[in-house]
Amino acid sequence: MTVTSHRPTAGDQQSDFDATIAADGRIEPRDWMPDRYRATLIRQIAQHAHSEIIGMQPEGNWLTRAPSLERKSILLAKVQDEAGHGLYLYAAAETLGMSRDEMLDLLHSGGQKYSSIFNYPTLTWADNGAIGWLVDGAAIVNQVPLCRASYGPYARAMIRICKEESFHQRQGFSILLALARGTDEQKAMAQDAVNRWWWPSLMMFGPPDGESPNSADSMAWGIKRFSNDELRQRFVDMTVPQAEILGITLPDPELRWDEESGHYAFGALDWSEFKRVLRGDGPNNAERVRRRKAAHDDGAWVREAATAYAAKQAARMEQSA
Ligand code: BYC
Repeated sequence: MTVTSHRPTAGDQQSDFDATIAADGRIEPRDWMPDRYRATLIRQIAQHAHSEIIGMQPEGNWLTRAPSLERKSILLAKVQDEAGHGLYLYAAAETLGMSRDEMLDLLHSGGQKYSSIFNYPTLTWADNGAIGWLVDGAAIVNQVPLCRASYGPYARAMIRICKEESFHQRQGFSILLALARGTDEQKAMAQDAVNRWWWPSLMMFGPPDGESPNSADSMAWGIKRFSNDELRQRFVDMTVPQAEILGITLPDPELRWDEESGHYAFGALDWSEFKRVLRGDGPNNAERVRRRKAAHDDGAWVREAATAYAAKQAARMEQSA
């Protein structure tokens, strides 16, 4: 009997990958994948992970000033969840071959981005409500389709993250509802927060489809399932009725129900502001990165201790083997 060994050629690998994507299957870490698919995933997942941990800062800033013990413990749990989301996502990105240290260095040096939204300040308690309701609300709309992303570790991380985000969105709504039913001053505080967070929340979905260089590949590869503009529209449609329940006005004079399209029509976004924030010139970019680096440096001893402990455990295991 003759056995012929068949080593997969580059063409075989590409066609296996294409067939998996076409069948809506999952690509796993050990599977072959095109370099650009890998690079796109590292960029998006690292950016997503960085957003989770930088996103702890605006709300973390309010932990000591939450208005009751109950609000404080809820906010603490939420901020802690964001750290957990960062960990799942860094772990997912590491399966693609970039170490967590490398990703953090790139975050600190500006070589990788984090979401534009976290460069805005939290000026009052109501901002925590607006973040939960609008920012986490936008995150859910964006992330639910990512639970079906073609890269297995990313899709699986998103399932748990989405469950927690829906609690986050409700806690934000609950903060705003309490304020909206409160004194005139509290109502004004809630309205002011929504006025400031509305447009930046719409920008979270990324540039308009015509100016989104990564969308075509990401959609073809099954990483993104809907375009930036489609998800932005879905978010507006979902949020307007919730604003009505809150009795809060969304700060857009052009916002109206459009019978013909069956969607809410809304005004133009200020994309020059988005570009400015991405360039590093948003209200809080410098502070966010400075605090992140300081936390990283302050935590060096923990990483050193954990590494030394792991080495000791490994040596012990080797000895006893
Ligand atoms: N901010 O070609 P495009 C959370 C960049 S955290 C900054 O459309 P893509 C939470 C984009 O990276 C949840 N940069 O890109 C945490 C690209 O960069 P390059 C955060 C942005 O990837 C704590 C360029 O612009 N969610 O919920 O196809 C507390 C061109 O864009 C932004 C995620 O990270 C932005 N907003 O689509 C509370 C979701 N938008 O190529 C809450 C995961 C675009 O120039 N990410 N850019 O380096 C995604 O779904 C996609 O990456 C995006 C962009 C839809 C954001």
